[in-house]
Amino acid sequence: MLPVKDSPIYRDGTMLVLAYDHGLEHGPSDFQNVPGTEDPERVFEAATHDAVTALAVGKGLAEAYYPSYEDDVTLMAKCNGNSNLSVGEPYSPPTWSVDYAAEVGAEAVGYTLYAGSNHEDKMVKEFRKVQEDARDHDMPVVMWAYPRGQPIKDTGSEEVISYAGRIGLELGADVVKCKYTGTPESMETVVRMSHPTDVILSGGSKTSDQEFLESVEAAMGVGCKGLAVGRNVFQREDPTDILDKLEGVVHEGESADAALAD
Ligand code: FBP
Repeated sequence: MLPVKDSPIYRDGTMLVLAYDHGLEHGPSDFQNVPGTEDPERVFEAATHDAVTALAVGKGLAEAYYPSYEDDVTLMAKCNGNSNLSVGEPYSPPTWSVDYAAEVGAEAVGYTLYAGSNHEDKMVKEFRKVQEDARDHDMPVVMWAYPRGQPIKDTGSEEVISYAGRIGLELGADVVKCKYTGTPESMETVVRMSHPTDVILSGGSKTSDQEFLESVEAAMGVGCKGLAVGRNVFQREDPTDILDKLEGVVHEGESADAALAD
């Protein structure tokens, strides 16, 4: 494993990744509720907030916008992705190489692995190359550890999510991004099973400030190192306000209630 804590995706040991690959993963429906959210520039601007330690985007957005933000934003190249127009077992093909991502200016790699899919073997092989190429560039690798596919009955269970986190460790991910299991006790199991790979929380669909920040606080309380979040930031009218609050809970050890009262 890399000494990842020294990398720019961390701020004193914690991280907040702003993810904006939803145009590929989910399509325009993610942008419909708040006009303007389809504009990548709005999210690149949000990523200049001090709380944000990296912005995870795909190749097209990185090529188009990163040159204007390279002084203010740390780029995490989301190196695979798939649309939800296709049917069948989950599979996320590589969309750009680590070498090219480094050329564009990326300092970290993000990669989805659907453990449990019928295509798991192919994705594991593709991840091997990504992980080894990232080592050549000293880039930390964050695995979107998403157990998904026909054999998996409960994608949110402690057993399934801790298995996904463990797969990240076994395959050489420096960080695994996992969904919240629903309770601090079960999330602690995910952290323990994945150690020494760090666990960060996956944002999920938009909820209230209170509910969202409480889940972040609970995850941080059992050893998660932060979160990778998209919709709970960019689907808000004021991304800066929620980022101010996340700065407190993720980086400064504040409670959700204290952050909400600020
Ligand atoms: P959210 O915080 O909006 O869930 O974004 C995080 C993320 O991993 C994105 O990178 C990705 O587009 C999306 O979630 C995948 O969501 P889903 O769980 O629906 O596949």
